[in-house]
Amino acid sequence: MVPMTSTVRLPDAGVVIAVSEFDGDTRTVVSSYEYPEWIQGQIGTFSGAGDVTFTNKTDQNRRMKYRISVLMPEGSEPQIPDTLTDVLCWEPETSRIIGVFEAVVNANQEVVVPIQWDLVVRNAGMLADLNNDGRVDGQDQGILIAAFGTDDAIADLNADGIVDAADLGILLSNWSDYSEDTIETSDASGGTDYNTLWRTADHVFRLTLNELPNQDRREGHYVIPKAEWRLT
Ligand SMILES: [Ca+2]
Ligand SMILES: [Ca+2]
Repeated sequence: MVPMTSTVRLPDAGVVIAVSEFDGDTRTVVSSYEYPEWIQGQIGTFSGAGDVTFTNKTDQNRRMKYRISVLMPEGSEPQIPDTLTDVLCWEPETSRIIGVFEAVVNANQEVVVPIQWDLVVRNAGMLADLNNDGRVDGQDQGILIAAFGTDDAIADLNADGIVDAADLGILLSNWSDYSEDTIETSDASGGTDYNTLWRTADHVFRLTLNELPNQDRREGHYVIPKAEWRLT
């Protein structure tokens, strides 16, 4: 493939417009498409639209290809639906969506091929994190349940056009294990400070063993004969 002269503009509306041209001996290729500017840490629907015009300048039929490459922010991962896998793929190592559009163009003819995609960008490696908080839990399940029976793209985890039990199954199978911590004022002593506890107790009893345990454990407890509790 031959590199093309490309310009990308970022208008105020947050839409990226990409325009590319190539004019060679055998063909002219001109493309123009636009897609929303994508913000780091965002998830949601992501669409692109435009077209590419192939012009065959020779007397033979030719197959022509045009390749696009859309850089996505780190931490995001587009979900390419089955209907688009013929033209789009995801390259995680470069964080790019790669699209290849092609057409057979008859001798001295022109063909316009649409560039069109509708997909969902998700939290990388965490398909079912619907609210983008870094974990899959009851909040995500709540979002999915609220969207049950609709075509809500965010909750449609298998991208088949409907939110149903299959998507819920995917979410549950992606459920996060996680831990958390909170501020603790005491030291990490590793156990309860009973010394402090008994000094502040209302009553302290003393247990006196008149005989040592002489029986095996019964139901998980030692049987202590002749023990006395006394208020100290
Ligand atoms: Ca979540
Ligand atoms: Ca679905």
